[in-house]
Amino acid sequence: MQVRPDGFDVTWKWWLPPAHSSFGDDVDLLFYWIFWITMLTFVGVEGLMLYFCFKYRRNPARKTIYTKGSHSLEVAWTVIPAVILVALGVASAKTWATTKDPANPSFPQEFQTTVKIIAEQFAWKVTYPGNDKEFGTDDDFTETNILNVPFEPTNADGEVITEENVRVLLSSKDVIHSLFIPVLRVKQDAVPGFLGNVWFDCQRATYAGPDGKHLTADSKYSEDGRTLVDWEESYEIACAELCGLGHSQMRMQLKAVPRADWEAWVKVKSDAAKARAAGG
Ligand SMILES: [Cu+2]
Repeated sequence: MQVRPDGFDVTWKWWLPPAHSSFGDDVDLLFYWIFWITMLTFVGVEGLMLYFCFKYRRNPARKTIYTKGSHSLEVAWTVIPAVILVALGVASAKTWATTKDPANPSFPQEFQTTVKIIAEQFAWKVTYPGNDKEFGTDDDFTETNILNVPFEPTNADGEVITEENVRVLLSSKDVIHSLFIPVLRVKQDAVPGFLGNVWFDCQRATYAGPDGKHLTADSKYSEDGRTLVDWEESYEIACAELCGLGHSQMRMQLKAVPRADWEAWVKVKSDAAKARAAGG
């Protein structure tokens, strides 16, 4: 077991890194169900095939027979996968609604933070609405490959103390890209000409250093607001859609920090953008 100084267990669960979003564990459970069902099917089908290859290998003494196949067998191998698929669909409906369906009550009604991400070959342009929280104004600012968000504090029982739902308005300038944030279990295509809607909450702050202490707003944000960017740790965001030669370099850093720190960073960036706009 590997535990961070803030008490968060960061042990990989067999295949997947620790999940930081509120819906992460649900996504993982579905992943494991689907994985084991397909794994057993794969081993069963391939095993049978190998067995038959061996059993019915060429034998000059055996006479070829004519067979029309088995009707009941065909019904069985059609109905069983169909039932499994429907069952998986039913099992995933709730998680799907929570993560993707704005009309569903379990989809967040309120977003404390909204950012706009435009994917392009081969970078992510992240626009923050700035101090006034409105897009299209002078204090908006755009960062390349940097996604900073406030994290959502929880108590010892994992209950949310203050909601920090982040909405991402997602689109692409050129080809189809895919925003993939493994620690949050978020993956969504960025499609040109279409403004997608993704949301997440990050329930753990980025681990900021060996002592596990977070930088404070007043000590670090006076000059150019780069401090958040300089945090030692970050979570990787990848492009998960092969989008051209630079696809593998299309990476972004996610930092989840306390709201006060985040607001201080936004203020520095936003004030600078506004000053630039006023100066011509
Ligand atoms: Cu891409």
